[in-house]
Amino acid sequence: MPQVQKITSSEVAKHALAEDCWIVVNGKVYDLTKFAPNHPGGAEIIHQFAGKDGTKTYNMYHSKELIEKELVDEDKKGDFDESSIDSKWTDANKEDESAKSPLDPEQKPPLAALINADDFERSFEKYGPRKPWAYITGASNDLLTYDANKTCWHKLWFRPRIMRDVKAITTRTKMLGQEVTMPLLIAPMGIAKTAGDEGELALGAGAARGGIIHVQSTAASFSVEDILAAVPKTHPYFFQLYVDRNRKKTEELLQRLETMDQIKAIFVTVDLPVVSKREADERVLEEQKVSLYSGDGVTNKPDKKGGGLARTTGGFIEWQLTWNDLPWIKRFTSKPIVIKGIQTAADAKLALELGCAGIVVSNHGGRALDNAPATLLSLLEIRRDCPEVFTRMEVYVDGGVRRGSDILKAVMIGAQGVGVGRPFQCAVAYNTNGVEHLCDIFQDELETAMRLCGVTDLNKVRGDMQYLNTSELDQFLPPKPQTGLFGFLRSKL
Ligand code: 173
Repeated sequence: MPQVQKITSSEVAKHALAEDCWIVVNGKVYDLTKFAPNHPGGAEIIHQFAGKDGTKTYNMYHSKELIEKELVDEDKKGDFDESSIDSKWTDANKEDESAKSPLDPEQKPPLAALINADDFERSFEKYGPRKPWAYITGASNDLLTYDANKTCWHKLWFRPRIMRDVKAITTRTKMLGQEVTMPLLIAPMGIAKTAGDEGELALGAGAARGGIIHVQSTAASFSVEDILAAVPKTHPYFFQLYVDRNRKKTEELLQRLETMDQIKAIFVTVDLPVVSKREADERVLEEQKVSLYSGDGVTNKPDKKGGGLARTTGGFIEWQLTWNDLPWIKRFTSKPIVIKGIQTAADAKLALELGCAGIVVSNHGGRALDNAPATLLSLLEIRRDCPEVFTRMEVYVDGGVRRGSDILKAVMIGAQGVGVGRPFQCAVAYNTNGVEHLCDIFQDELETAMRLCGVTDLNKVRGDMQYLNTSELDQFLPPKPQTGLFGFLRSKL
């Protein structure tokens, strides 16, 4: 029998390109150049082993025989010459230890290791400073509303439609006239510098890269001017307003904002006339003396009630604000006004009657009144009791939104968009790249959920509840308001 020439390691190593890709698998040499583009697991994994030994990875996924069956004879080059293995080959085939070793639990994980919104909060919990963590992620009292916000999204189920062409889809939409890549707002949050040096600058720049809008807070760590400068002049912002007990200050602030074309709307927060009890924040005593808020004229001093950051900095918030003040606000701004903190259908109706451009159904992320209804329930209540609200103004919702699929659910109920807070604040620990990465995650999850639901254009399913099953939640909605004579008489009480 003629001696069959074995193929040496140096010969295999010569074919280390995607266009010329030889690989050793279980002692045989194969030319996978033509096969790689058709590999069901993708070409990339094959190209990684071009000119090398891919046995270990191959055997993790496939039976030994499969490769022999799949390839044509022409691509089976022959036996690998084990005796030709030299140090060069061994070095080239050494496993990448950094890829293999589990994440070091002592180190903040790299951004690429964070794959959903919760990962950002978990990373911040583990590697962020304690006081900011307690402030950012905390909520009121027993966290009942905070928890309910999240769990209600989990109880809302889809009714997917199938066999539709879902190749081309769009998540693009408008918010208060502004074009966005998806209906997601970075919800306003105070003192973002507590999460990372770039604070609101990272939120703004990351939002701009993701094509979404950041609602900057009255209680920001940076001035409005600095935050605007962090993004291209063409990128829109919304501004969250706390009315100050010193109303002159609010008038001046609104007048200042009026000169800033980049700010396209004013979101007036109305659900926190007094700052609530945030126990996790109050329990972190040792760092209380740190002054973290460098915005417009508020200093941070521990108080007798434990020194939760918001409580010590939030004393300026006007607690006498009423619906009658809307004309006063409108005197100082021509921008659309959105009321943030609506929790009942009755108040949604009032906002509509008083000419607001929109509402945010919000309970301040569970950071205001504990035992207030989960925002998804409030949204469903509004949809049931005054559906006209959705067509005559823009309705936003925040609270517990953690998945792209939650954005889709909100839109299907009729929302123009959603707000997400804490995960973005925690993303500031990874600066602008972190915020952008989180935008990408939401974008990807939203697109995937749309495709799996048989939806190709968000604007075409806004308010279309055929895609949703609310039956697990219906039992938690308040009783329908009485109509007719009884309703009339009650309304007079
Ligand atoms: O929820 C908050 O912490 C908040 O809205 C706030 C209020 C005043 C100052 C800082 C933050």
